[in-house]
Amino acid sequence: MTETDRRGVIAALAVGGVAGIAAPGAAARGIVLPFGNGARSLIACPQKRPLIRLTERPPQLETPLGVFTEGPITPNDAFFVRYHLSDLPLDIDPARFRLTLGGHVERPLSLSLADLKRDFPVQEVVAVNQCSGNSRGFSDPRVGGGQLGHGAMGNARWTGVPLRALLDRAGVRAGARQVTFNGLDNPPVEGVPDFIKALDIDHAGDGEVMLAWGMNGADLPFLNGYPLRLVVPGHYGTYWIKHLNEINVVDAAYDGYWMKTAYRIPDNDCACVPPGTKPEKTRPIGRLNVRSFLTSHADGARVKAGRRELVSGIAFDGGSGIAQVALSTDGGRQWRAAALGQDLGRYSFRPWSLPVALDRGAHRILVRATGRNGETQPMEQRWQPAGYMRNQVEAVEVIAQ
Ligand SMILES: Nc1nc2c(c(=O)[nH]1)N[C@H]1C(S)=C(S)[C@@H](COP(=O)(O)O)O[C@H]1N2
Ligand SMILES: [Mo]
Repeated sequence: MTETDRRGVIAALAVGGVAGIAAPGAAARGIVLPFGNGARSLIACPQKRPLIRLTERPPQLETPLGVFTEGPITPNDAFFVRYHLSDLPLDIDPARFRLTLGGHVERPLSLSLADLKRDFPVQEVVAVNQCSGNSRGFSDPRVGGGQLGHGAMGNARWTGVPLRALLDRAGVRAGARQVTFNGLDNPPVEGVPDFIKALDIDHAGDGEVMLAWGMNGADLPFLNGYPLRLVVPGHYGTYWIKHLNEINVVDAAYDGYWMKTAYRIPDNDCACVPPGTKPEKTRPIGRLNVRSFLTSHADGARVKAGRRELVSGIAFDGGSGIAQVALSTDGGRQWRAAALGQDLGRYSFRPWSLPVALDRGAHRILVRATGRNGETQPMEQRWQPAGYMRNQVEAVEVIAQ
């Protein structure tokens, strides 16, 4: 972001308080997500094209599904936005910004952006950032939390440095258990716990977990964590701390609210419980499960009967990579394999496409991905009280006429 851009963002965010984050005069266009109370407006926020509004204070925006037809990389101005706390750091000065790394280490670090960019190996990864609650609005029975469609996900090329290089420089002391991450955003009132997340020390230092300043060749948009964010390839977005400025190595399992109480899943193989019940035991949410989406046709789209129609979409998983995407137009009895598109790495969206010919009438097209680890999407929902980790086979209705 240039200095002028940065000022522009700050000025725009300041208009009418953060609640006024929608650009003045933003078109009051709307969209209806396919579940009860799914009517949403589209709002234009700084550095963003009009996106689906979930809340404005704090800003929470989802990406319209059609964006995913633009290619396997999600453009920065269409990338979804999720915050928990409304006190956003509107006055970040990139020249004065410091990242500290302390706690259970030999030599605590305090680094400027220039230090980070100059003193450590630069690395890139294409990786999906997906919110744990993506698609929560489809839960049946419904659950509390942001009623999201499928747009709380995006895929970008992230540029930064491996966290391992900083941990090595600081010298992790024996007995280190976890690493905690905090950003510059804060709770709006006392008593609300700051948004701090933790990773196990081995995961944090695996060489893949990154501190990223670049997103698709540009600075991070403010709303996606400018000037620095954590990137945890293959893991849910909750760990991808934005405006990251404080890292601590700790010698015990971190037990702050956002690890101990929130973002936990049933501690069993399916991470699910019978609908309406509560799990006996939970664990922190972790890797993305395998998913696929048909994005070329909106639900209810009309096509010409009897003609080959190219349908396409995306698939991803938690890092094994996509082995196969298959489509069914007969309720799941027969499946035809789609062609896989460009491979941008095992953490990326994988494009797929398949020509289908449809007889006159309405057809439910099912899409199912399988990872290289053999994991595949279930036909039925796996319910859990927080509505996390939906990955059942999705259907899109297409009407041939
Ligand atoms: N500082 C900070 N980082 C954060 C959050 C937050 O509330 N504050 N939310 C997390 C969650 S739950 C998600 S899903 C991702 C979303 O990233 P995005 O807003 O760039 O799409 O940011 C993560 N990082
Ligand atoms: Mo999230």
